[in-house]
Amino acid sequence: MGYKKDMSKYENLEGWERCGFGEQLDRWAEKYGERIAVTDSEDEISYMELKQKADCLAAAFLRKGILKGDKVLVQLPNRISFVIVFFALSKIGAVPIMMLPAHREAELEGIIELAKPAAYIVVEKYLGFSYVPMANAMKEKYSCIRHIFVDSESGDISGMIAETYGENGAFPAVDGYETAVLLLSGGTTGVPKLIPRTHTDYMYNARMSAKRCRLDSSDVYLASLPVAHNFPLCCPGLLGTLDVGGKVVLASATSPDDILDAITEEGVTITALVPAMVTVCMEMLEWDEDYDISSLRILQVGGAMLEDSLADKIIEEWPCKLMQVFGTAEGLLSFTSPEDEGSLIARCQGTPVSPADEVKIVDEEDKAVPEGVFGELLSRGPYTIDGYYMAEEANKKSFTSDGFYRTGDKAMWTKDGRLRLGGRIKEQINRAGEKIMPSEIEAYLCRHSKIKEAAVVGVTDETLGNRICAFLVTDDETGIDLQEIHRFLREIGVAAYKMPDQIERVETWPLTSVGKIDKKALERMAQEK
Ligand code: OOB
Repeated sequence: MGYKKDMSKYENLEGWERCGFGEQLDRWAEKYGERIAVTDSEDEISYMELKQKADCLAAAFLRKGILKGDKVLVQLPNRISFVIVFFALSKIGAVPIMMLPAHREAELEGIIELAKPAAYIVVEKYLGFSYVPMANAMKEKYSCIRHIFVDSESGDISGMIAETYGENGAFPAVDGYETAVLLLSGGTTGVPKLIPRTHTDYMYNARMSAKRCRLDSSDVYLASLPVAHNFPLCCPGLLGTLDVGGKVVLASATSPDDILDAITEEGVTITALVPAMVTVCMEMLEWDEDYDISSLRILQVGGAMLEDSLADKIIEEWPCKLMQVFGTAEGLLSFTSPEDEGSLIARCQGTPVSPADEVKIVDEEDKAVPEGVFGELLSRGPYTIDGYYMAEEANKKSFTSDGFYRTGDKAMWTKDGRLRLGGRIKEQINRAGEKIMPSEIEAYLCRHSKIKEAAVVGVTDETLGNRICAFLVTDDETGIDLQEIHRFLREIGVAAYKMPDQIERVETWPLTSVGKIDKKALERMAQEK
């Protein structure tokens, strides 16, 4: 066992509260009552209704035998039922595992083997994909999954929400220091990593983010990224907005017209985008003059490097404040402030959101580097985890002996005391904000009969940030093209966002001085093609 975080150290922090999300919802319902809490493309729900429906569903889960501490795979798109399910599970102390709608068998299997979920909640169909056969196949293969719950108009979830039954009060007690949710870590090396966030630290994460955004009950937050992501879920996202009594708008897909329509129609005041989405939204705005984004107060941009030129363009062309967001699902968040000068906002990722965040920037020997010099960003603090879920080996690498999380990101302190990110040290591809580990894709590719060896690199791409390029050593006789690779990866159940954008064949590998595959050389080769 490594370092263990001492939660009592944080008990005097403003916004720190030893309380579960279920209880938080009850308080919000009391405080904000009939105000609209959440809307999606079909419906809206008030704070009071949200509480009532979460109570009904929580009671139904209990009756079906979902127990406190059970892990539950949740794979739902942005819709009101996601929110009800999240709070219903919180109320009984069951722990949702935040799968993305894009995930398929390959991702699910690793997570099921690690976390042994007792149930799996899926949407019936989303963006043309039917989830029920996949869920059934998982249940067949893994005996830990006792229940599949389907969310559709006629599916179990809506039925369970509607079931009225006398007293809903008898829920197990939930301590705020227990795990509330398991987030997916960006990029895995074979064995996936899950991030356990407690009710208390996660609520604190939402509150500190909301405070930095000056969020209040008049705000309308648009979740355009999948809400299973930490950014739209909690930074301040869905949870931070509900805490202040604002309204959350759930966009059902991440296309620029969905986003711009929602902003126009709902009077959205704040939303969160990754840089790649900003670019497409800007192009769309140039094309179509019917959109009205004048209600926007803050545009949060994060998840990947924001190029200086794009930052300047946002500041120049958008009628709102740009807020640069550096975030990690493991914890640490660093945002610029609405009051910062534009020139400052354009060139840094601000300061950590909590006064209790401890941040270090270190060289290869873990010694602090001076201001203005890049090093690795390490962090420890009230809402940063002290270890991944059941991952002793990974934890030894990802955390220092005194509990600092190694982000794997290059950063420096600027002369104004702000953080500026400068790329990655870790071997991770950041494709439009989604994190992908090359080794995971390499392992999938090597399962193809025609592929002998594979090396995957992230190549700088103007729109995506990184695109995925796979270098392959194949049988000489048989050609293999991108289409076939995609077909193969789809067949073995790999999420679409992990599909290579480019493939290159090689006969031999460029090697480093120590005889490893020289990935930098591969990146250069891919860039030149
Ligand atoms: C967010 O969380 P994750 O866990 O998907 O990814 C974290 C990684 C960071 O370690 C860094 O490599 C990259 O994403 N990243 C950025 C960045 N924000 C995140 N790299 C450069 N500039 C930025 N502004 O991506 C996430 C979590 C909460 C809020 C926002 C993003």
